[in-house]
Formats: sequence, C-alpha cells, structure tokens
Amino acid sequence: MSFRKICVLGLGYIGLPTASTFATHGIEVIGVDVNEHVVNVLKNGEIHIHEPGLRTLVQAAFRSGKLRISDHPEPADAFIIAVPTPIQEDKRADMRAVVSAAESIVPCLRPGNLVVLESTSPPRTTADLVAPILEQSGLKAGVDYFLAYSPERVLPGKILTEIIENARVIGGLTPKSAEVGRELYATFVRGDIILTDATAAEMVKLMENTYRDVNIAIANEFAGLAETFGVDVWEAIQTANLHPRVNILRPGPGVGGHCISVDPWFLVEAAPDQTPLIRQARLVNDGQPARVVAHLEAAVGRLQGKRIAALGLAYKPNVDDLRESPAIDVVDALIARGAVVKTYEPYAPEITVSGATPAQSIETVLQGAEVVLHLVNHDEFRELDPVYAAGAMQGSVAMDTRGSWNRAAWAAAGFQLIRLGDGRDYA
Ligand code: SAJ
Repeated sequence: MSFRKICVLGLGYIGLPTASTFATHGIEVIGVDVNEHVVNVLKNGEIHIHEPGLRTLVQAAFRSGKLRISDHPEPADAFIIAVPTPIQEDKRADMRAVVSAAESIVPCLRPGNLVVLESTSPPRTTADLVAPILEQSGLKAGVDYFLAYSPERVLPGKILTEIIENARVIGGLTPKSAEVGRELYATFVRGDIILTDATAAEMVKLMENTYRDVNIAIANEFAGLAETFGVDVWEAIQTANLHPRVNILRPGPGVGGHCISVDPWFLVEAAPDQTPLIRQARLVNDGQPARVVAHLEAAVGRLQGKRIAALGLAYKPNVDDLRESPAIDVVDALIARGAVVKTYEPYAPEITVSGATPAQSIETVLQGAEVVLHLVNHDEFRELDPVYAAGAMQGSVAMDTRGSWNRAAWAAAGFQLIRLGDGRDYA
C-alpha cells in the first residue's frame, strides 16, 4: 500500500516529531491538534515544547512543503493518534482524548485506510475502545480498513534519534493490519519492526515502563536500607551491578514524567487483584519526596524558617518537562514545613512553585541559602563546584538526592554533605 497523505492527531512530544519525520521523508502530513495555542504557535513556525533538535526538524518539515497544521483531520491514507492518556486522581486512565480523536476520524475514514493508536493505553483499548468508535463509520476494522497499535518508546531528550533507530512494535487488530502498519513505519524506522497483535503491543509498552518503575522502586528501598545499615547505596549498587546478571537502577527523590509514573497504574486498573507488586512499587516511588524531606530534617533539625536553595524542578536531567516531577513534590513538602525555598530550573526559569521564589541563575538561587538541595541531575548541578557554592551561600549544608556530589570535595569546601541512601554518617 502506498501512503501519500497521513493525518497525525496530537502534536505533543510524540505527535510533532512523528509528523515532522514523516514529512521530511516525503509523505504529505496534516498535523492536527485541538489546542488553539499549539496550532497558532506551530503555524507561526515556532514550537511549544523543548526537545533537542526538534525546532530544526519541524522547520525542515515546513520547508519541505509536506507539513501542514490544522485543528481538524481530513481524509487521508492513514491516521495516527498520538494524544495524551494521563491518569486521573483515582489513578484510572483518562481516555477522553483518545475517544475524541477517534470520533474525529470517523467522518474521514475511507475503505483501505490505516488507523494507528500510538498513545500508551490500558490493555485491550485498541480492540474494545477504538475499534467500536471507528466502526460508527460503517466500516469494519480489519476488513474494510486496518487498525493497529504501535507504542511510542522514545526517551525524552533523545526522541529524534530513538524514533528512527529504536525497534518498533506494531500490533494489528488483524495480521493484515500489522503488515500495513509495517509499510507505513518502514518509511523512516531503521530499527527492527516487530509485528504482533494489538493487545500484545499494548502490554509490551506497559511492561517496559512498569519493569523500570519496579527496578527504581527496589533501588529506592535499598537506599533506605543502606541508611539504616550504615552503607553507601551508590557504591553498593555499583558493585552489585558488576555481577553479569544484575542491573539495579538509581535511587532518587522519586519517579516523574508522564510515562513511568503513570503507565503501571494502567495495569493495576485493569487487574487490581493481579498487581500487588506493581502497585507497591508505585507507592514506594511516590513516597520518595517525603523520605527526602524527612532525611533532611533528621540531619539538620526543624525546617521552619530554613533558607533552602532547591536545584531543579524538571522530572529528569536536561529537559524542561515538569510533569509529575518529584522535585516539585519535594519543594511543596519543604514549604509545608515552613522552609523558605528558592528554586532554580535552568530549562524553565519562569516556572514558579506556589510559596517558593524562582531564581534565574545558580548564583541567585544560592545567595543567602543555608542549605543547597540537589534534586535534578542537570549537568549544571551535577558539576556544581562546592568551593563556588560555599562562597555564594550563607550556610554550609548540602543534600544530594542524585548520588552525584563527591563527599570529599564537598567536605573539603566546608560542607556537611547529606546524601540520599548514604548511611555511613548515621550508622
Ligand atoms: N529515574 C530514577 N532512577 C533511574 C532512572 C530514572 O529515579 O535510575 C527517574 C527519573 O529521574 C525520572 C523517571 O525515573 O523522574 C523517569 O525517567 P526515565 O528517563 O527513566 O524515563 P522517561 O519517563 O523519560 O521515558 C520512559 C522510557 N521508558 C523506558 O526506558 C522503559 C522511554 O523509552 C519511553 O518511551 C517513555 O518512558 C514513554 O513515553 O513511555
């Protein structure tokens, strides 16, 4: 099948790079978003998200004349749904964006079309939620048109390379749907393309992120144990990982982002009785911000009135994405204890956390601080010179939640360095 024109619905972290990559590979793309602001920004040749290389890619897509932005879909050979699937307060998936994207395709759907869902979704979404909506067109999935699930698996910060190089899983509602999906993605995917059924592809995606969440949870639990037993968890994990069949991830102030902290709940929601471990891992990771604050309090005493410089608000290093960020939860908890908090997020300096003062530079965030708290492993913070910090601050307490700061160097600069997961001082 040849794909001359496709519609990509949802122009966020996944949809925009996907739409632009198809366009720069010669396919006519209508990029659709229901958010007026997003449509206007893109129509003006700007982008609304930060991702290395994305601006250049989007501009190249526009220059090629193959990318057009719209607020509604139109008839095309294929439709890709890449809209958000967040969780609600009750930890259940909010599928409203998928439902309305699928509904908007119905009037445009023609025999022989391909529809691909890329949004991370609970098991059976393609078969039980999307197919019935699309069948309102009178066309039957897998017979009159093709329907597949192909999860995005790209790492924020490396999206542009991973979208091309990563293995791509395509799960068809029918085997033919998967085959047709392969023809579409083969346009640019250089990694292996693995065909399976739609529900298996949905599960693969959820299993990948759940595995990572559980691995981080065990690292976080090890960090607590190391504090109890007078061990440095960072050193211990490094040593354990020398074993050829062990790969423990890193402890930290928690797990953020819109994927790993969210996706495991989709499995819990779908089968609560079969997911005690997955659920518990989520609770362990969600408990980390409170543990960081309790650890700091145990080391320095009451936090009421303490002037704290919080380094970083993003959910992970070198991105501007603040969604579900545990760093923000830490700052909130410090403020709730009466601390006087200044924050500095170099990738989004304008962001404010209610009750904290945003600083615009490392120098201003440190000014007058009694405690410096390292929350996000941005290069600038990982490499912070303790001698410089000592000169800029008033106090001499440093807390590292990322295992990045060298004990001897910080001690030599006159600091009391508290490290998450390092119990050598507390044994
Ligand atoms: N984190 C730790 N310790 C670690 C690694 C990560 O605490 O050792 C924390 C990070 O600080 C961050 C969170 O976990 O708050 C998640 O960051 P991440 O870099 O592990 O993952 P994401 O959410 O940016 O991207 C993940 C990736 N999934 C896997 O690696 C299995 C990516 O490939 C997916 O495409 C993405 O989720 C997604 O969209 O689902």
